[in-house]
Amino acid sequence: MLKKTKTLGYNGNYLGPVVELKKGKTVTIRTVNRLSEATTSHWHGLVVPSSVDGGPHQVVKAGETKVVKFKVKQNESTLWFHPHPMGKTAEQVYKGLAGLLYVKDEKTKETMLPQKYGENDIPLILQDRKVKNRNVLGYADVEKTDGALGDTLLVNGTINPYFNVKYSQLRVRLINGSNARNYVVKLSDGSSFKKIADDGGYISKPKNVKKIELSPGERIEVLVDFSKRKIGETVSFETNGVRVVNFKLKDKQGTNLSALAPKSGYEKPLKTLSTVNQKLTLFGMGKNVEINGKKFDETRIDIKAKQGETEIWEVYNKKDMMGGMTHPFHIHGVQFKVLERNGQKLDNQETGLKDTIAIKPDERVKIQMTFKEKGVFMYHCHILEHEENGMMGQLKVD
Ligand SMILES: [Cu+2]
Repeated sequence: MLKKTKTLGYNGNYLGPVVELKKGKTVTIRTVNRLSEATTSHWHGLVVPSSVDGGPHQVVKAGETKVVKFKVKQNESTLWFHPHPMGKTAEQVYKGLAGLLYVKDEKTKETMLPQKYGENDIPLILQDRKVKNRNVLGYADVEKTDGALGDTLLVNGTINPYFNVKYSQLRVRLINGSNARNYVVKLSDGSSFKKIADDGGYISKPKNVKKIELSPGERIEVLVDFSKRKIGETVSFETNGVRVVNFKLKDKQGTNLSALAPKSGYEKPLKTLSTVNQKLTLFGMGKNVEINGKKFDETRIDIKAKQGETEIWEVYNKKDMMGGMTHPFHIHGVQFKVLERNGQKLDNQETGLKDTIAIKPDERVKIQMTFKEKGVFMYHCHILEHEENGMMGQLKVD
């Protein structure tokens, strides 16, 4: 017998609407909190002043309404929003509070990239949830030493979905909205697809890949080419043998755009600096997680920076005797370029802007960013339970 379960959502039962933001426009968003507890609305990836960023300091109490207003200044990208209140982030996200933000720019229409929402441009929000033994969304009794892990993959809130493909090129925006799980996503027949965007927007040299990796909080946009497939064929995206979505090819509208690439709308290659301004060490598992040997303290500013300045941060994931684990490192209010992984330089044109980066045990990454907005911003591990266990610090931009 079917059993109903309690979920949380924005303007609905589970997850939220896709909110389209236009570059250059000023946006007003009102959060009406009808929960029985405090929440916040954090705009993950949005470059805005911290006063409207929706971090742990911008609490919306139960029954209250909060309005934020900001100007959208960044390029086309797939961002998302979720709660960020102290101690309740993980549970609220787990129960369904998350939604997507698409930044659109009128000037980048010439990209020719598919952009008919739900037709040739679809989001896939990946979230694992424990649904067996009728434990649907019961957060309290889910195993969560290193973050809540489920036994079933939900995609856009549903199990085992399919999509009827009607165009020769399908743009897919993949979002890891899970509390803790990492995904490696491949096509079921092993064929390649084109990566066109990272967290913060287009990459200038789209790349054919056979798999993509997504840690919690990360987004990647890809193009899947159906032009050489036969109508009636099916192919799936899979992760670790589990089907993410089954594509059923019904029609092949549109020309063969396999050579298409974004012509603009990406950040120009940066003049790379060499001085490392900050060194951060991520360490620990379970409850014993820390950054630079410290747990989060809301009364302490850990790092100071100046508005308009460009800095390089070196972030190291120090392994422990158990070997350690991957930590997805996220910074609020800024987008960065990844310069190096373990001393290996990355191709500036094959990587886009990012706001979250998976750092494996013993890995050292160098990232470069320019602080465009003022205020106190969080940086933290995006395993939501690690963040709540104190794997978070505060950056103050003056
Ligand atoms: Cu972590």
